Amino acid sequence: MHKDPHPAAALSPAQAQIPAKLDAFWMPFTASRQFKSAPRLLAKAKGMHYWTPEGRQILDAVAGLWCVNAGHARTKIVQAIAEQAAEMDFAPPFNMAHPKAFELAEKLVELTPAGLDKVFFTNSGSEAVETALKMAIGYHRARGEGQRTRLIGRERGYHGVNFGGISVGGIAGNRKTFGPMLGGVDHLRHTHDLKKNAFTRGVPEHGAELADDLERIVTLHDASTIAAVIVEPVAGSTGVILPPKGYLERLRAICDKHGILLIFDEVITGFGRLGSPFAATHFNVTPDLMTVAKGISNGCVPMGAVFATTAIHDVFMNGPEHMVEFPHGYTYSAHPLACAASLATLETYADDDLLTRAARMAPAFEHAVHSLRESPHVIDIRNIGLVGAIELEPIAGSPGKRAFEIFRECFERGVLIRTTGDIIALSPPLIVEESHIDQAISTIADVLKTH
Ligand code: PXG
Repeated sequence: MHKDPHPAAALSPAQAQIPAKLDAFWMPFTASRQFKSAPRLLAKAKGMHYWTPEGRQILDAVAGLWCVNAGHARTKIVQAIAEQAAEMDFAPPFNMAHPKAFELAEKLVELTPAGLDKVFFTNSGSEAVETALKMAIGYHRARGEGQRTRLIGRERGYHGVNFGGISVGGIAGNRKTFGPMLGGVDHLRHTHDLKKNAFTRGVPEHGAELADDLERIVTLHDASTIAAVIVEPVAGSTGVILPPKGYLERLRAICDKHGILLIFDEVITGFGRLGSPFAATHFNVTPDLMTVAKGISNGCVPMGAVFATTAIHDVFMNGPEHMVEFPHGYTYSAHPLACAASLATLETYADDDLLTRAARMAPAFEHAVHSLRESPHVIDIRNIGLVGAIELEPIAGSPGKRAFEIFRECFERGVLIRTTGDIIALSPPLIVEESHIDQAISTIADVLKTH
């Protein structure tokens, strides 16, 4: 069922074209000068693979960028987007709507944990994060606790690139360039502990008590000033940091004790990555707000969303009925193409049982990833569901260089991986077969030997 139907896909003349000029495009999160001196271009995608303009097949071991969970160019999704574009390209989203937005919202909240029954649409994970932070602050204000404005993130957290997201985020490289962050933000300690937890399979044993760091912050600022805590249940971008056993439960309990909202940023963990529809369902810890993107539309049309409890939503529903209750939204919120793509994505997930497939593939994936333990430079290996990380000893004085070289070499050898710092991250499409896992791991093993 998941075999790639086009192993030697022919490229159209347009796909085979290499751009004559690379100057004008200012590339996102890219080592641009290096890239432009030796571009890595992708021209076609199907199933588990990309093809370069030269026709070279590349195994996609990262689902594009953690998003193409059902694999590339799935027929149902492609058709749904094409049909929607022909039927109605755009509908204004403010004081107007189109039927698929409601249909999609109903289908989505069937998947979420009980209580997260309202959904607000955005176009990206970054926008979902900004939206959730505003909901948290607005909620407290509407309840008469307008002094609860403080937001708590976590070191090494990634919540997108907008100002709220980088403020609660914990990546110095994304913050230092851009001047003052949002005021009134504090950070929990991260949970990465190589000394105690290196080479753990699945969630680590040690570190649940790190959740108590929230008590320290409460003591410092007083709970009455804190609106929300935002964390990734499994941190993705900073190199796959898993929650220690019991950590998320403890964070939930401390938030409840102090009336602080808990936001899970599930942009990466949402839609089956861990083997359950969401990390919240996997860990059985329900947040008050939950942000998603990526897998919501299989990466085919940009889309993000925030799930909120009915209690949070209903607090906003007051004032004169002709007035906007929540003054927030995007021109492309619930865009018809995104809604069509997402509906078809959910059907595809259901058709192929993909939202739980990562749980079935996890033992083989775990075994394969941990087989790299004896490879040169490897100082830790982590895994959960269909997420894996291989942490490497940095080259002294050149952090990130070793992993970047390995990324480039893997691409030359036909495997797309993702690196962050000196950590290799793997997150294959959920249709992955063992043969693909073997190919990715043996390529990484071979490349590690040469670096
Ligand atoms: N939250 C989380 C947890 C994310 O992983 C975002 C928010 C922002 O989403 P948008 O759609 O605005 O990019 C993300 C995005 C990586 C990598 O290398 C991951 C992301 C983005 C860029 C790189 O792991 N995730």
